[in-house]
Amino acid sequence: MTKRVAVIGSGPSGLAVLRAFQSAKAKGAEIPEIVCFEKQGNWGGLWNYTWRTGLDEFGEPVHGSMYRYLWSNGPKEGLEFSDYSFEEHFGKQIGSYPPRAVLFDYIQGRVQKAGVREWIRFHTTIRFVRHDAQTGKFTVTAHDLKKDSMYEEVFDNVIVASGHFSTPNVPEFPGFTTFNGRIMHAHDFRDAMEFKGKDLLVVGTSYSAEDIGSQCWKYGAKSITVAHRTAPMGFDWPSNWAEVPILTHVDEDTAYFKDGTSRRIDAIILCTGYQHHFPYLPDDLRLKTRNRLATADLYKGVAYVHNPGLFYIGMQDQWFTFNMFDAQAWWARDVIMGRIAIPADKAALLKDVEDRVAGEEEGKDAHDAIHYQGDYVKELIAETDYPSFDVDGACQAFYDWKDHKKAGIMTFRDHAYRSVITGTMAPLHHMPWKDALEDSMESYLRS
Ligand code: FAD
Ligand code: NA7
Repeated sequence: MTKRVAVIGSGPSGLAVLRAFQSAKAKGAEIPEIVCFEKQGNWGGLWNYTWRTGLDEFGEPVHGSMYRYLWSNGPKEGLEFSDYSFEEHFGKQIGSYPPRAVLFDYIQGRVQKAGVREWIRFHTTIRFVRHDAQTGKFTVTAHDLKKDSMYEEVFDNVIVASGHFSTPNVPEFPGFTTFNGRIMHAHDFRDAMEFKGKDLLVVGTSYSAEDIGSQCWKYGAKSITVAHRTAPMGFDWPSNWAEVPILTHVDEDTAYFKDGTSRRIDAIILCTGYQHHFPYLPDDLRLKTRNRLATADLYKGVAYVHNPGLFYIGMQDQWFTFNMFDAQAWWARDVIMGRIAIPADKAALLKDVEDRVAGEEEGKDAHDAIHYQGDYVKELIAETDYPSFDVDGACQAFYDWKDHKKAGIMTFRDHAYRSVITGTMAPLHHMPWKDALEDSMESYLRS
């Protein structure tokens, strides 16, 4: 009987898995039956934009954390699929920081070409997964949301690709219950125009804080104040932007900070990160990790050490994204297809995790972290037939990107990089990012 594999989620990670198996099939291999379960009505994960926040039309938590006018926050040359270039998709080379709709189109292009859409059951949420030690199989409970009907199916392997930037981490600060303005988490942010003319407080100093603050600045917020718990971001910000120590409390309309200063504010956006959250997994299968490069409990960053029939894709903090998910997907595929053996000794699996954690901790800065994740991608690629690419070249694009941010936080997207897949230089976009208020694909692709 053919093996059966369940894939949970059809974002970039789940789609990488589908493409990995389809690519083996195209080369003549016999592949397992693949069933991908997707709670949304379309593929693309976070890149599938939704206006909804809170609960969706079925009462499910809305997955989307992306917002209107979002442009790639890193150069596309760092994430390009090595088996499907931007030039193949768009018929020409395009700018280095595409808006969301352009990247969504690119993600779709590869899987449309592969013809794997029929492997996906849309509008289907996974409610539970359990493992039977006797049979070695997994029983998956799925909920068909449209029919409002639950059913169980049995699989030999489960691949978790449900993402980890959707369940917000939401701290509370004294006075929140009586603050008169809007308080929201980045997960619910959709449109910067809402904050035009407003004095905005952002809490947090990572990608969401930087980008949501910048969006609000671009679309006309009166002032942006960013409160940091550990350290300020330290960029050369515009004149109506301030960095302050962490918030101590608020009253009806004013925020108070640890250095004794205060500011009147209209709204608060908590850019305080996300939780790895798998409500459908029981204790013996559930990954518990911080958002870091060397996740807890994953052999090779992919196979769950306590049950290596279960795989997790894309659970790391991310410099590399799409191409790293590919490297992981091809690797998991080859384990499932018996091409790669996982050590039978659990101590060896745990040692692998320990070594990865130690390797990450040796790094001192962002440069080391990029290099570390680049080496990880190389390591996995070397073990499969995923088309090899110039990973060092992708790292270089990230180093240049970091330098460009330091030189100008509102101008870094006005740079272009060379593709590590086709060797072609990206064109400069036809207008500076700060002036480009329109984010449609049509507008971006205009040369
Ligand atoms: P996701 O994209 O989160 O997809 C997971 C999928 O699983 C979803 O479709 C979801 O509906 C489904 N799912 C979840 N639970 C269930 C369930 N129980 N049953 C069935 N299906 C389920 N990366 C970049 O490379 N460049 C960027 O510019 C960039 N910007 C970002 C901006 C924001 C605001 C955020 C939050 C992330 C950004 N990222 C960016 C990182 C992003 O994590 C990755 O690009 C990518 O989307 C991760 O893919 P994924 O498939 O692992 O997870
Ligand atoms: P991150 O990168 O996980 O960052 C979370 C930020 O939130 C970070 O600056 C934290 O500060 C801060 N944080 C977390 N808890 C608190 C509390 N309690 N108080 C103050 N500050 C806090 O999440 P992002 O949303 O920025 O990015 C996630 C992804 O989305 C990323 O991959 C992007 O591509 C888009 P710390 O430094 O720990 O003090």
